[in-house]
Amino acid sequence: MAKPKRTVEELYAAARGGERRALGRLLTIVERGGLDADALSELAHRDAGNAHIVGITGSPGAGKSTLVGRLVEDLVKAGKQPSVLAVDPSSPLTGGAILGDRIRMEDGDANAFIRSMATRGHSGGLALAVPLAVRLFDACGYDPVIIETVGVGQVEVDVVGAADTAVVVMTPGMGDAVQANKAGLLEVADVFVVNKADRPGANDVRRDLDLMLDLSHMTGQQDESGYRPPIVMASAINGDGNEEVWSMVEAHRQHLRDTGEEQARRRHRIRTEVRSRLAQALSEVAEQLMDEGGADQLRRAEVAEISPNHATNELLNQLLKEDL
Ligand SMILES: Nc1nc2c(ncn2[C@@H]2O[C@H](COP(=O)(O)OP(=O)(O)OP(=O)(O)O)[C@@H](O)[C@H]2O)c(=O)[nH]1
Ligand SMILES: [Mg+2]
Repeated sequence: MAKPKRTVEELYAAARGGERRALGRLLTIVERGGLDADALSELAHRDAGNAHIVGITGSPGAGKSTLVGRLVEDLVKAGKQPSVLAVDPSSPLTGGAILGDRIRMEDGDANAFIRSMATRGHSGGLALAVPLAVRLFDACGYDPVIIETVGVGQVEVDVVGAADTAVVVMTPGMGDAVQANKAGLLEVADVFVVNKADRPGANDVRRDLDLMLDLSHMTGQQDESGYRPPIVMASAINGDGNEEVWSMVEAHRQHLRDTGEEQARRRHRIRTEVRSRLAQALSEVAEQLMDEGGADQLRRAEVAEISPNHATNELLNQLLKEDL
């Protein structure tokens, strides 16, 4: 007879007790979203501690996974229990690379947990899944929690910007510094890494970055506390620079603590998560309203009997009269 499926509570207890398979199952629930994910959110909220959340982003192929792999090895050696959430494995390249890392490390070390996360089909998308996955890792005793994202779009900026410490990885010869500036990454970066420093042009990237940081300093875009993101030269593939990267990440956390900024970041993170949840809930309400109660207004707008604006206002009024 097949074993009965374990409940979310049972899986959660097992994951907290160190069962990796249970944690893997819970992360799948996180990806899917829905009621089970909500129940899990409540449980993890109760137990989440104070793990250091580190976001790592940068253009595809910059060497993020290689660097993260090095950092994880170092952290495990130092007696820590790191976890990694690799977001956006939709590109086959990334998925493969991450999966490779994951197998290597999961086999190799019981003290690290690496997981790539797909959120296709999850209506709330990354905005809901990432914070929950982070909280779950934290509740299971993983610290730090490293989030690797690919690319320099708005989603990445949001994900990485919500971390305690945001690391931006660049490489020589791709106009990376300019790209990052355009994408708004300069404002969210707490530590810069110029990776592939074994290649020509690494110093040019460093110089470009330095100039841009000077400029943002002059235009007052930078942190009032006077924090200036350090630029670390690294060659992750050779294991050069990873120690310095981590010491800068730690130094940044210390800076957050010294200035009280750590609490401010946490508040910002919660606010962002609540906003995403609200937006998600409201958009579901909107769909429901158009399908059911508001079908009439919608039809009248469709045949141009009333304007879309008018239909919207009527629907809103109708909604506000109902008990939410
Ligand atoms: N020369 C050189 N190559 C590197 C270095 N670090 C990584 N690479 C290579 O760059 C390629 C991409 O590395 P990844 O670590 O997969 O890069 P990534 O940023 O995680 O890539 P995506 O997740 O696909 O965006 C691999 O072939 C690595 O071996 C480095 O320091 N020097
Ligand atoms: Mg990668």
